[in-house]
Amino acid sequence: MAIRKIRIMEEDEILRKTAKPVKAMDLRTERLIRDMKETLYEANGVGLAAPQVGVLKRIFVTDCSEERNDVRVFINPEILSSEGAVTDNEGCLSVPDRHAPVTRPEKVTVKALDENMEEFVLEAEGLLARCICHENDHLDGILYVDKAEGPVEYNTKENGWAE
Ligand code: GNR
Ligand code: NI
Repeated sequence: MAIRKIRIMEEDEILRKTAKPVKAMDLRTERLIRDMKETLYEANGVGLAAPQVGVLKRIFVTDCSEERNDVRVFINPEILSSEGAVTDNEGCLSVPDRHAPVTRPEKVTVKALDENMEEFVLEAEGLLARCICHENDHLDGILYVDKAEGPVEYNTKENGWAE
């Protein structure tokens, strides 16, 4: 396993490109997914999309649990439907040390393939729904700063976003 380098906005144009669907599981993709999980935990993120580690494949991983033991893999995801709207602060590992409010659906229904290339449909709400939308945007070169509804602020002690 290996920790991969997370690409940063304005340093790496790959974050602005559209990722390509995965046609079949192979050793490279298996290794990528293993490394993405490891990188997700190492970075303390709730989600990580393949373009963030420099790979233009339609894959993301999430773990929105407190316990950090509920990793999910989404390959070729499609958001089938969404409901409601919630505005909350969002951050991104590719836009370090900043946050801004973004409106996302309250609930989403997403279809994707798992690591065995088997289709599943998941209904998500709360942070997982937000995370799925944020990661799905990464696959199309979209960053939360594009959708921010207020200033993208630096995390500081004064505003309560840093130690
Ligand atoms: O770690 C992350 N936290 C987060 C918080 C609110 C909404 C979305 C996210 S995703 C982000 C990790 C990341 O950049 N994934 O692409
Ligand atoms: Ni992100």
